[in-house]
Amino acid sequence: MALSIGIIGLPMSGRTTVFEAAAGGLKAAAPKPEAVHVGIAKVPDERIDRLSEMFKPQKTTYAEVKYLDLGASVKNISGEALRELSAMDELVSVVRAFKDDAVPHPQETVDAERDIEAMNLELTFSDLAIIERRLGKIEQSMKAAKATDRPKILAEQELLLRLKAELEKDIPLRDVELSAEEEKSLSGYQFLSAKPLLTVVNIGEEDLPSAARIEDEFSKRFAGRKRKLIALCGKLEAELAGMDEASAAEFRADYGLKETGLARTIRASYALLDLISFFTVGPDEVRAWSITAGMNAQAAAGKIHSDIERGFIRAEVVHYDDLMRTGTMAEAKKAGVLRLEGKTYTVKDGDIAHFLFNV
Ligand SMILES: Nc1nc2c(ncn2[C@@H]2O[C@H](COP(=O)(O)OP(=O)(O)OP(=O)(O)O)[C@@H](O)[C@H]2O)c(=O)[nH]1
Ligand SMILES: [Mg+2]
Repeated sequence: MALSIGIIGLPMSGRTTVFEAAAGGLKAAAPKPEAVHVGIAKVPDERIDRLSEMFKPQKTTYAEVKYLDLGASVKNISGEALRELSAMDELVSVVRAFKDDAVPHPQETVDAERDIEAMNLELTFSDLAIIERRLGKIEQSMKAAKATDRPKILAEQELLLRLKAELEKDIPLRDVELSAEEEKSLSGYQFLSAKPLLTVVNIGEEDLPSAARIEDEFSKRFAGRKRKLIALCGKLEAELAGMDEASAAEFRADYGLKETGLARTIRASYALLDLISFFTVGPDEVRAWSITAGMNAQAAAGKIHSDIERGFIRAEVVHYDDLMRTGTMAEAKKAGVLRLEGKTYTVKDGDIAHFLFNV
């Protein structure tokens, strides 16, 4: 399953432009205002490119990220659109910092800090509305509840009241400490303010020389637990993403940009969710897999197929760096860096794994 990211922001903040940049030059099918766009981006990874050169497989498969640009403010969505957004793994909040008199701002002036706060409020309001509705229903169901069901309903009510009090203080749910049990009891809600949030400050081209400083300053205030911030010029990135690689690289060098907007957005998104990549290689396919850091070999095998997880015997593992250093699998084996690992081995970012299993 591809990582899924919902793009939110105020009208005309550059959501669709960032979508086009982040989805790697994908042209929004209908770049009209308020339109919904869905796109899949391949996660760029040089290691996959090198492994593909080495193994010359029939197929090379990058990890994928799915982007959803809802084209509407969070405060204006409900029903299916809200459910769709709530199902995302992470949110990207696009905040306008570029100045352009030709592009109207719903608040008349450009003020990125104000808009970051406004976006946070949209998320907390959305969650508050859900909680209030649910509390109303709980109240109703209490009347008819059997005595044996009451403690569970009361526990949920108490937890929701606690969350409501935090939201009313403008504290997003991602900042509220919850026990594992509480997390579990809330998992059906998919609260928006609980989701990891990447704020993209959409700066103008003229601000590019100070992008790093802008990013640092904003990060001091608006980054933290499950929260990151990057600054990029959406318009330029979308244009570059639509060019052929050679000319884009030239422009990038002129602007002093080391990475594509796509690569930066994805790197930040992976870091937010604590995701790492491992690889499988062979003549059929070279492929990247995304897993949560800390996952053991057996669970990682389950990403490929549940049979491999169930019938897991061992994993043959070599780290990408060791393979590059030794040159071939045979040399890696001779050097002792291709090794056998058991179920409980913690898979590392850059591991190349071959799973032995029995069903
Ligand atoms: N000058 C400048 N214009 C930008 C930049 N990013 C986006 N724009 C322009 O701002 C306008 C709005 O951008 P969109 O990407 O359509 O914004 P949106 O948030 O999707 O807007 P709606 O979906 O219509 O609410 C477009 O005309 C863009 O070309 C930027 O970095 N600099
Ligand atoms: Mg749009």
